[in-house]
Amino acid sequence: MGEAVYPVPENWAANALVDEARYFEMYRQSIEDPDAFWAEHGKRIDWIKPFTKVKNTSYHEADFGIRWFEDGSLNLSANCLDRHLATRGDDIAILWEPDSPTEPERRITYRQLHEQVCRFANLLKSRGVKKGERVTIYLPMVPEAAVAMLACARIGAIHSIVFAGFSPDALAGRIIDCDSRIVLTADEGLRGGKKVPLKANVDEALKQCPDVDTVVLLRRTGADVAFVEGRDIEWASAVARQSADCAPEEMSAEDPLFILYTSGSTGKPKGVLHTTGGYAVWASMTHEYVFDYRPGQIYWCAADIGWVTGHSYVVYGPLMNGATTVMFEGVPNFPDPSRFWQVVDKFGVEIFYGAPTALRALMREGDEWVKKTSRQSLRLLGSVGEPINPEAWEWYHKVVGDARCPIVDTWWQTETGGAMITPLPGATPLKPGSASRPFFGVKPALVDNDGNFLDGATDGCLVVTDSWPGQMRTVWGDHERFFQTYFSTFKGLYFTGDGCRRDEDGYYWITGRIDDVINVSGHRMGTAEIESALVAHPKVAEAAVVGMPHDIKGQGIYAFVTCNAEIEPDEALRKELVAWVRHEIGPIATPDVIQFAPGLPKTRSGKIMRRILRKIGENDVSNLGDTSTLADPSVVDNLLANRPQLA
Ligand code: 6R9
Repeated sequence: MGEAVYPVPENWAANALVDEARYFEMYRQSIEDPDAFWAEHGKRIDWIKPFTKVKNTSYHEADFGIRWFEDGSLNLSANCLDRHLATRGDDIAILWEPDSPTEPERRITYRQLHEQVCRFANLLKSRGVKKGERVTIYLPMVPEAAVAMLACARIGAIHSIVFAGFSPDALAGRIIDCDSRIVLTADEGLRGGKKVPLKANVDEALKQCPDVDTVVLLRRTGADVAFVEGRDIEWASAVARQSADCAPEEMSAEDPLFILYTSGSTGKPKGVLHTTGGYAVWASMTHEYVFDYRPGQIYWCAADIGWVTGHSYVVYGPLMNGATTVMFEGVPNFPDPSRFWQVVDKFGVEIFYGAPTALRALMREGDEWVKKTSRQSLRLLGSVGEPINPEAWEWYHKVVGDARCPIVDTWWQTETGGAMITPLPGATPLKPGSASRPFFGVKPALVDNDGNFLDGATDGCLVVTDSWPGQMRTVWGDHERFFQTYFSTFKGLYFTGDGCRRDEDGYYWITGRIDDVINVSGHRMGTAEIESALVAHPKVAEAAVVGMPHDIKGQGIYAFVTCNAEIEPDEALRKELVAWVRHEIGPIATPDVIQFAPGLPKTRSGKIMRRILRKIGENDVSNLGDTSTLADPSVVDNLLANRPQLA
């Protein structure tokens, strides 16, 4: 593969926050003396009580723990709002673009946002919400979602955002797991002209959650929805009654900020917990350096707040940096595939940060949709969520960015809080498809399956050898699972779950998950979750799910299903199971392929041989590897003979 390299454009090298020499210098300092480096950069945010201790972390079982800036105190909403009031109170904080271009946008200044957050914080308090309590947010991409997050941060409540595409069951599971008694939602969401019945989903979910005593209802579409007296309250009128004065709660650096559920290789989704001080430093610093952000620039991250990217790069990072952050309610191809670029032109967006899956979908629609827009305002492009294939990268660069804008391909995870391996636009020559080099303070390494470090240009399992401020601190309610999941595979190292190649220039190329997690359109799905949804169907005896290559989504979902003995599987059952999974988890978990099989390939000890199923899913069946441990080899012949025809 002849690798293209795009040098740093001269104007970037000359004007960016850091050029290449400065990057290497700062990176060296951050690794050689993390205490000094982070003592300095920790000052970028406002502390109520300044920290004197910086790093106190260990990945080893005996003294395991992750603490940063632990004796400092701060409030994150004050860092996002109050600190800007004197200097840029009348600047636009949130520039909101609705689903439909015919509806007007909303422009909310820092001063207005501050007021809304204070009022909403007082509303939460009036319902008895205390510091440390969990608040579930199930809202569409509207400014009130950011208001809710910041209001929680203001009073020290822990928010748990559940993506508004998740089903009532998935929502209920998350409410119960974090023991939340208040839910914030809207009547309906709007995406691509379609309505999402959020309030009805909440009502359905709450049948399983007797402890929820308050639902705050935002009116988005005005749909007629059920209203439970005593439990439900109207967002607008309740907020109007509150005072616009709310002092920020003093939080210790290690007090929890939010929980965000994410899929792992086993069991149910885990509540990733981030704390306040380290996360604040990490989200704001990565946002500033990765996007070379300067106050006044119009910045747009097209992620949903239901995912970590929305937390760190729609809300917290940009607002801490006093940015104007665009918040988009809609989808890339509604009403037509020019939508993204029309919004770029409408607002004069300078920095655009999106997902490869959206780019691939738009690329397929043809260049005209892009070319009929100006995009002259764009200076920098970003990518996140999954590996970006070089073809999509080149298209993004040439067609969207007119070969003028660097692309920052940022590798990171819900667990890492912010970007970890990423180019810096003024410092990093770009290679399409590579996330390039580590951010300050990040020590990536590659190990083999036995945990031996691998040097030089090689393939391996991606680990991080030391802590960084934005790292998650625990799995909510299950600290042991935190340790087991991330620090026990390779002793003393943080295991990312990703495979990776490092080239001769020290660039990292993420190759994708090597655990039982699949990445569908940039969304993480545990195969175990989809399997347990399938086996919950009364006609299903057993199921195994693997990823399959998918042109647009990156990976698709391939499910092998064995039915109960008396069942004759047919097309109707296939449709029923697809609908079932959508209902159990949500549309993002829709199986692309369901293959009915009389049996699954198992070892004599009864373990499903996923390796074989993965190969079938990848349509790479010429060499299935060692099949000698199969209990019944004819099972595999049957699977191969009955593979569905794929388009
Ligand atoms: C931020 C986010 C994390 C997983 C991660 C990896 C994949 C994310 C990537 C990327 C290659 C990139 N991933 N960014 N792979 N290049 N630039 O997406 O968090 O939803 O937790 O997913 O996504 O596999 O392990 P999350």
